[in-house]
Amino acid sequence: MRLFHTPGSPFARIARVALRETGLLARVEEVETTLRDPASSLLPVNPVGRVPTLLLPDGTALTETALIIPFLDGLGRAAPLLPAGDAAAWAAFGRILGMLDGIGVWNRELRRPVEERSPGVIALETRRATRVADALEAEIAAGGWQVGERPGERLDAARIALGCALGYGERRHRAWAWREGRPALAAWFDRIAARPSFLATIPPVSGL
Ligand SMILES: N[C@@H](CCC(=O)N[C@@H](CS)C(=O)NCC(=O)O)C(=O)O
Repeated sequence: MRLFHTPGSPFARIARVALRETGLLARVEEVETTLRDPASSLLPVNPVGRVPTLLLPDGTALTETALIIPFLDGLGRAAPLLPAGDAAAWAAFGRILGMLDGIGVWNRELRRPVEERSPGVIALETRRATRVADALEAEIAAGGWQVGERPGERLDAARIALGCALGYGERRHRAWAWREGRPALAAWFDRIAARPSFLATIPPVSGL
Protein backbone atom coordinates (compact mmCIF):
# COMPACT_ATOMS: atom_id res chain seq x y z
CA MET A 1 0.00 0.00 0.00
CA ARG A 2 1.09 3.57 -0.63
CA LEU A 3 -0.06 6.71 1.17
CA PHE A 4 0.20 9.86 -0.95
CA HIS A 5 0.73 12.93 1.18
CA THR A 6 2.23 16.39 1.31
CA PRO A 7 4.22 17.42 4.40
CA GLY A 8 2.03 20.48 4.99
CA SER A 9 -1.39 18.83 4.80
CA PRO A 10 -3.14 18.45 8.16
CA PHE A 11 -5.52 15.85 6.70
CA ALA A 12 -2.65 13.74 5.39
CA ARG A 13 -0.90 14.16 8.73
CA ILE A 14 -3.87 12.53 10.47
CA ALA A 15 -3.35 9.43 8.34
CA ARG A 16 0.42 9.52 8.85
CA VAL A 17 0.13 9.82 12.64
CA ALA A 18 -2.47 7.02 12.57
CA LEU A 19 -0.03 4.73 10.71
CA ARG A 20 2.55 5.35 13.43
CA GLU A 21 0.17 5.01 16.37
CA THR A 22 -1.22 1.69 15.07
CA GLY A 23 2.07 0.15 13.94
CA LEU A 24 0.80 -0.04 10.34
CA LEU A 25 3.60 2.11 8.97
CA ALA A 26 5.62 -1.03 8.23
CA ARG A 27 2.94 -2.05 5.70
CA VAL A 28 2.49 1.32 3.98
CA GLU A 29 4.96 3.29 1.89
CA GLU A 30 4.56 7.03 2.31
CA VAL A 31 4.83 8.88 -1.01
CA GLU A 32 5.27 12.65 -1.04
CA THR A 33 3.38 14.27 -3.88
CA THR A 34 2.35 17.71 -5.13
CA LEU A 35 -1.04 19.41 -5.16
CA ARG A 36 -2.79 21.65 -7.68
CA ASP A 37 -0.16 20.51 -10.17
CA PRO A 38 -1.04 18.96 -13.53
CA ALA A 39 2.18 16.93 -13.33
CA SER A 40 1.41 15.58 -9.83
CA SER A 41 2.23 11.90 -9.29
CA LEU A 42 -1.16 11.63 -7.56
CA LEU A 43 -3.40 12.42 -10.52
CA PRO A 44 -2.81 9.18 -12.45
CA VAL A 45 -4.05 7.21 -9.44
CA ASN A 46 -6.69 9.61 -8.09
CA PRO A 47 -8.34 12.25 -10.30
CA VAL A 48 -9.66 14.00 -7.18
CA GLY A 49 -6.07 15.10 -6.59
CA ARG A 50 -6.30 15.42 -2.80
CA VAL A 51 -4.25 14.01 0.04
CA PRO A 52 -4.42 11.78 1.91
CA THR A 53 -4.90 9.09 -0.74
CA LEU A 54 -4.30 5.46 0.19
CA LEU A 55 -3.46 3.37 -2.87
CA LEU A 56 -4.24 -0.32 -2.36
CA PRO A 57 -2.32 -3.15 -4.07
CA ASP A 58 -5.20 -3.76 -6.53
CA GLY A 59 -5.10 -0.11 -7.67
CA THR A 60 -8.05 1.09 -5.61
CA ALA A 61 -7.40 4.67 -4.50
CA LEU A 62 -9.09 5.49 -1.20
CA THR A 63 -9.52 9.22 -0.64
CA GLU A 64 -11.12 11.15 2.27
CA THR A 65 -9.65 10.98 5.76
CA ALA A 66 -12.95 9.88 7.28
CA LEU A 67 -12.84 6.74 5.09
CA ILE A 68 -9.12 6.00 5.31
CA ILE A 69 -9.09 5.91 9.12
CA PRO A 70 -11.78 3.20 9.51
CA PHE A 71 -10.18 1.30 6.64
CA LEU A 72 -6.91 1.25 8.59
CA ASP A 73 -8.83 -0.13 11.58
CA GLY A 74 -9.81 -3.08 9.41
CA LEU A 75 -6.17 -3.85 8.61
CA GLY A 76 -4.54 -3.91 12.00
CA ARG A 77 -4.84 -5.65 15.29
CA ALA A 78 -4.21 -2.48 17.30
CA ALA A 79 -6.92 -0.83 19.38
CA PRO A 80 -9.30 0.82 16.89
CA LEU A 81 -8.95 4.48 16.02
CA LEU A 82 -12.73 4.68 15.63
CA PRO A 83 -14.33 1.98 17.77
CA ALA A 84 -17.42 0.49 16.05
CA GLY A 85 -20.65 1.75 17.56
CA ASP A 86 -18.93 4.37 19.74
CA ALA A 87 -21.05 7.36 18.72
CA ALA A 88 -19.17 9.75 21.02
CA ALA A 89 -15.81 8.85 19.42
CA TRP A 90 -17.22 9.25 15.89
CA ALA A 91 -18.91 12.55 16.83
CA ALA A 92 -15.68 13.92 18.30
CA PHE A 93 -13.74 12.95 15.16
CA GLY A 94 -16.39 14.47 12.90
CA ARG A 95 -16.36 17.71 14.85
CA ILE A 96 -12.60 18.10 14.45
CA LEU A 97 -12.78 17.27 10.73
CA GLY A 98 -15.53 19.88 10.35
CA MET A 99 -13.41 22.49 12.10
CA LEU A 100 -10.40 21.57 9.99
CA ASP A 101 -12.42 21.77 6.81
CA GLY A 102 -13.42 25.32 7.74
CA ILE A 103 -9.85 26.27 8.59
CA GLY A 104 -8.84 24.96 5.15
CA VAL A 105 -11.37 27.29 3.52
CA TRP A 106 -10.05 30.20 5.64
CA ASN A 107 -6.46 29.35 4.69
CA ARG A 108 -7.35 29.18 1.00
CA GLU A 109 -8.79 32.72 1.22
CA LEU A 110 -5.54 33.96 2.76
CA ARG A 111 -3.57 32.45 -0.13
CA ARG A 112 -5.43 34.64 -2.64
CA PRO A 113 -4.25 38.15 -3.57
CA VAL A 114 -5.56 40.58 -0.93
CA GLU A 115 -8.08 42.19 -3.31
CA GLU A 116 -9.61 38.78 -4.15
CA ARG A 117 -10.14 37.67 -0.54
CA SER A 118 -13.66 37.46 0.86
CA PRO A 119 -13.87 39.16 4.28
CA GLY A 120 -17.23 37.45 4.78
CA VAL A 121 -15.82 33.96 4.26
CA ILE A 122 -12.83 34.73 6.51
CA ALA A 123 -15.13 36.04 9.25
CA LEU A 124 -17.43 33.02 8.99
CA GLU A 125 -14.57 30.53 9.22
CA THR A 126 -12.88 32.46 12.03
CA ARG A 127 -16.11 32.25 14.01
CA ARG A 128 -16.48 28.52 13.31
CA ALA A 129 -12.92 27.71 14.44
CA THR A 130 -13.35 29.95 17.51
CA ARG A 131 -16.58 28.23 18.52
CA VAL A 132 -15.09 24.75 18.31
CA ALA A 133 -11.84 25.75 20.03
CA ASP A 134 -13.81 27.38 22.87
CA ALA A 135 -15.87 24.22 23.32
CA LEU A 136 -12.69 22.12 23.37
CA GLU A 137 -11.07 24.43 25.91
CA ALA A 138 -14.05 23.98 28.24
CA GLU A 139 -14.10 20.20 27.77
CA ILE A 140 -10.38 19.78 28.35
CA ALA A 141 -10.44 22.11 31.37
CA ALA A 142 -13.21 19.88 32.77
CA GLY A 143 -11.00 16.78 32.43
CA GLY A 144 -12.00 15.52 28.97
CA TRP A 145 -9.81 14.51 26.02
CA GLN A 146 -7.21 12.82 28.22
CA VAL A 147 -4.14 11.73 26.31
CA GLY A 148 -0.93 9.96 27.14
CA GLU A 149 -1.72 9.66 30.83
CA ARG A 150 -1.07 5.91 30.85
CA PRO A 151 2.17 4.38 29.50
CA GLY A 152 1.69 2.94 26.01
CA GLU A 153 -1.78 4.45 25.70
CA ARG A 154 -2.92 4.73 22.08
CA LEU A 155 -4.66 7.70 20.55
CA ASP A 156 -8.05 7.58 18.87
CA ALA A 157 -8.99 9.33 15.63
CA ALA A 158 -10.43 12.45 17.28
CA ARG A 159 -7.32 13.10 19.37
CA ILE A 160 -5.05 12.55 16.38
CA ALA A 161 -7.16 14.92 14.28
CA LEU A 162 -7.25 17.60 16.98
CA GLY A 163 -3.47 17.43 17.40
CA CYS A 164 -3.04 17.79 13.64
CA ALA A 165 -5.52 20.69 13.44
CA LEU A 166 -3.76 22.62 16.21
CA GLY A 167 -0.36 21.77 14.72
CA TYR A 168 -1.59 23.21 11.44
CA GLY A 169 -2.57 26.41 13.24
CA GLU A 170 0.83 26.47 14.89
CA ARG A 171 2.91 26.21 11.72
CA ARG A 172 0.79 26.78 8.59
CA HIS A 173 -2.14 28.97 9.60
CA ARG A 174 -0.81 31.33 12.22
CA ALA A 175 -3.63 33.79 11.46
CA TRP A 176 -5.52 31.57 13.95
CA ALA A 177 -4.23 32.51 17.42
CA TRP A 178 -5.80 29.41 18.95
CA ARG A 179 -3.61 29.42 22.09
CA GLU A 180 -4.84 32.86 23.22
CA GLY A 181 -7.18 32.50 26.20
CA ARG A 182 -7.11 28.69 25.97
CA PRO A 183 -4.52 27.44 28.46
CA ALA A 184 -6.01 23.95 28.79
CA LEU A 185 -6.04 23.41 25.02
CA ALA A 186 -2.47 24.73 24.75
CA ALA A 187 -1.20 22.38 27.47
CA TRP A 188 -3.09 19.49 25.85
CA PHE A 189 -1.46 20.21 22.49
CA ASP A 190 2.00 20.44 24.02
CA ARG A 191 1.54 16.95 25.47
CA ILE A 192 0.31 15.31 22.28
CA ALA A 193 2.86 17.13 20.11
CA ALA A 194 5.66 15.46 22.08
CA ARG A 195 4.61 11.96 21.01
CA PRO A 196 6.95 10.27 18.51
CA SER A 197 4.13 10.01 15.92
CA PHE A 198 3.72 13.79 15.97
CA LEU A 199 7.43 14.58 16.16
CA ALA A 200 8.01 12.47 13.03
CA THR A 201 5.39 14.39 11.01
CA ILE A 202 5.90 18.05 11.96
CA PRO A 203 4.76 20.21 9.02
CA PRO A 204 7.05 22.86 7.56
CA VAL A 205 6.31 26.47 8.52
CA SER A 206 4.39 28.44 5.88
CA GLY A 207 4.16 32.16 5.42
CA LEU A 208 0.55 32.35 6.65
N1 LIG B 1 -12.15 16.11 2.81
C1 LIG B 1 -10.79 15.75 2.53
C2 LIG B 1 -9.93 17.00 2.52
C3 LIG B 1 -8.53 16.72 2.09
C4 LIG B 1 -7.88 18.00 1.59
O1 LIG B 1 -8.52 19.05 1.42
N2 LIG B 1 -6.59 17.93 1.34
C5 LIG B 1 -5.90 19.08 0.80
C6 LIG B 1 -4.56 19.26 1.46
S1 LIG B 1 -4.75 19.75 3.14
C7 LIG B 1 -5.67 18.84 -0.68
O2 LIG B 1 -5.33 17.75 -1.08
N3 LIG B 1 -5.83 19.90 -1.50
C8 LIG B 1 -5.57 19.84 -2.89
C9 LIG B 1 -6.66 20.43 -3.71
O3 LIG B 1 -7.63 20.94 -3.14
O4 LIG B 1 -6.58 20.35 -4.94
C10 LIG B 1 -10.30 14.75 3.56
O5 LIG B 1 -10.84 14.72 4.66
O6 LIG B 1 -9.39 13.97 3.28
